[in-house]
Amino acid sequence: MQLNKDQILTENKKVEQHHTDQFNFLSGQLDKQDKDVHTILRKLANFQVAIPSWALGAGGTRFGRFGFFGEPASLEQKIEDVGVLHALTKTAGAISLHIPWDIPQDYNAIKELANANDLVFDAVNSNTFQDQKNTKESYRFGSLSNLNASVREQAVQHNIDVIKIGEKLGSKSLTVWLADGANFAGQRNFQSALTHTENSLKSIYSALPEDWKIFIEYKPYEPNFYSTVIQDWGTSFMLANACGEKAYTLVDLGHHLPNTNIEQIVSTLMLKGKLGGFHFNDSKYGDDDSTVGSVKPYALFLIFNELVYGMENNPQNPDLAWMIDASHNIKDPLEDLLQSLEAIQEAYAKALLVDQEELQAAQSRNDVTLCQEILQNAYRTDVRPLVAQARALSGGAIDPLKSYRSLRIREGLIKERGMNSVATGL
Ligand code: LRH
Ligand code: MN
Ligand code: MN
Repeated sequence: MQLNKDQILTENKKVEQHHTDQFNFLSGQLDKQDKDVHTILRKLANFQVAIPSWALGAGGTRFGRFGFFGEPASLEQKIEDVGVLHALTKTAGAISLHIPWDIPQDYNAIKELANANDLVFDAVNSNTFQDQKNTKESYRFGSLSNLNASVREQAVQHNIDVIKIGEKLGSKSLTVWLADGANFAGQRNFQSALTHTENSLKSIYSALPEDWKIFIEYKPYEPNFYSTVIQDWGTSFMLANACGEKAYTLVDLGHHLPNTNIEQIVSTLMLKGKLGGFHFNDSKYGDDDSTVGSVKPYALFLIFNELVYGMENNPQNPDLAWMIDASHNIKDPLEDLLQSLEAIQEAYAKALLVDQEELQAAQSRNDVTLCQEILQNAYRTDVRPLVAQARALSGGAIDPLKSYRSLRIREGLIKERGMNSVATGL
């Protein structure tokens, strides 16, 4: 299924007047505050978030999985789904593949399809957290950290194979997330696990093409519930430094213990030029895969405030690879992704409204109350008309979710793919 421009224009006509009134009111208010609305609109339009190939079907837990109708059963169908998201939002212009869940068969055909949907291939993700068919060694006791050299070699080789697949697609980065760790106290020597991991990562790093980056993702727990080798940003940062300048830390919002100050982590990494990738989601307890911004929207805004500060003040940090990383238990995955994309754009727009100079002046006077007011004023602004305007100017839908429903996209997908199609991956 591919949406055409006219379908979206027809949808936009239905809400155009209301939207224009709202936008004119907001931009008038922002003008009075000396905000440069055009620059904000341009920044919003340029902000592209990758959709992972595993997010398009219903997720599940170890207690079960409730499939969703019309799920994409092939990589081609997943690309088409991301194409629908991008046509509606104009902010999901990339897809991130997990290998071996989504190995392309015909590379040219896959690239053409992505191109026809106006998509590029973002970071490729390796998978050494599951045993695959026909492999010699098992990852039961770890992959890059395994005590057995032959298991480590297999895991390193898999990452190199993933880089080769990515090269054929035009990707420029590899994301490594390791499940390695221990389920029981005393199971593993922490130092040998870390040393093996560092050496394995260095071997992968030496196979990285000149213009590529490697992102090292951290996570404190799950699937190992006693310890994880790359448990936090400090461990990831240390490993990235040990590998070299093309290695970076990747922050996934769900991979922190409750109450961790993620905005401070973001700020520190950007100051050191080592924040490479970012996975969006939200959670109440841990890696819950909730819709972005649905549980802790103010925390998301504070994180974006540091991201914006870093993007403007830290040229030592490269452009970030943005991705939504969530799987969806009971909602229509496409609807959930539309809500997530909207929440990301809203948090970004609000962060762009923070008057950094005024904030700095208030900080230098230690006017704590005013500092807080400046942030909260930006946060309390209803930026939805701004986000909708950026989308509409790029040819997207003023109200993507409404259009998705009114165009009966899920119904169309069910007709095309059937009620019982099953997505590959998680
Ligand atoms: C691990 C993770 C990582 C994986 C993805 C499936 O929890 O966030 O990014 O690749 O989920
Ligand atoms: Mn992740
Ligand atoms: Mn995760």
